[in-house]
Order: sequence, then structure tokens, then C-alpha cells
Amino acid sequence: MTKRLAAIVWGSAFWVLWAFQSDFAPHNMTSDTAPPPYVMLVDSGEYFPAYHMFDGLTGVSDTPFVYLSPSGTVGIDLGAGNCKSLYSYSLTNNDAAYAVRVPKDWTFQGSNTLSGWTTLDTVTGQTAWGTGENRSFTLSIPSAAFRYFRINWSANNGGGESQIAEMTLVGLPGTCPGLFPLPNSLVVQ
Ligand SMILES: [Ca+2]
Repeated sequence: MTKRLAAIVWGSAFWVLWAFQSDFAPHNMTSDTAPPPYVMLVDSGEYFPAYHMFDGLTGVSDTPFVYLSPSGTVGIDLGAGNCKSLYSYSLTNNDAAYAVRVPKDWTFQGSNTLSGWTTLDTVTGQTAWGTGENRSFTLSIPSAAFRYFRINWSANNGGGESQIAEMTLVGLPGTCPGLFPLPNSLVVQ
């Protein structure tokens, strides 16, 4: 491949990425299991439910996800057959008065099995989260397609509890491992 052709191919891929990427996270959740097919992945450390990360509300008076520990994991199941390639994600803090609760150091991970997780991004030193502040984190390349995504934070900013007001997941449509798109004309008898 010539350098010029390679540049055209890369340029096209870059354009496709920017043209078709979108926030595939829900922002209308009303419980940790609704609306389907979304299910929050959270353990008993949950104090205010994890779905508040995906309820579309980020005001000072809105309830964020609150977790009863300075470290932990929380994620989302996109549903069977619903896999996405992640390119960037963001966290929002709704209230600077609780900035001590917001994660500071974490890995962002994807999975298709829940038993093994692939680390997609490693972040450290995220301090001084303001009211309504949204911070976006971009991967070096779009990830493989995953059904499950989670943040695994090892430290927050000094609080006894942790909190996240909202999260976006931006990327591209993907095909789940083992699932191959069938032509529309193919009818299985
Ligand atoms: Ca929210």
C-alpha cells in the first residue's frame, strides 16, 4: 500500500469514527433494571442506586449514585446481543460540596463474560471536581465490542463514600463475539 493510499484509508476510518460515534448509554433509567435491557452491575455497597449514573439528571438537588466505600466497581449490562465499541466515556459530578466522593484513580473496563475484564483505560489524579463538571476520557483507539462496561476505582478524593452523578459511553455499533449478522433474506426453517 502506498503512503498516499494508507493516508486515504486512515483518513476515511477517522471520518467514519467521528461521523458515526454516539453516546450509547441510556439516560432514562428509573431503577437498576429498567428500562430493559439495561441492568446495573453493582454490589451491596450501593447506597443511592447505581442507575442514577444513567438517569439523565445532573443537578445539585438530583440524587447521584452513592457507594459506601472509597473504592469499588460499578458498571452496566447493555443487554444480550447488544455490544458496542467504546471510544470515549465521561463522568459528571453534580455537586462540588461532595467532590471528596468522586473517583480519583481508576481503570475503565469491558467484558463479554463478566468473569474476565479487559482494561481499556487507566486514569489517575482526577481531583477537584466542580459542580456540574463533566470530564471526558478518550481511548487511544476504539475498543473491541463489549456487552458489559464498568469503572473500577481504587481511590476517591478522600471521602468515606463515593459518588458519580452521570456517565456517558461514546462509541460505535459492534458485533458481539460469536454473533454474526444474518442477511435479511436468510430465513431459518
Ligand atoms: Ca444522574
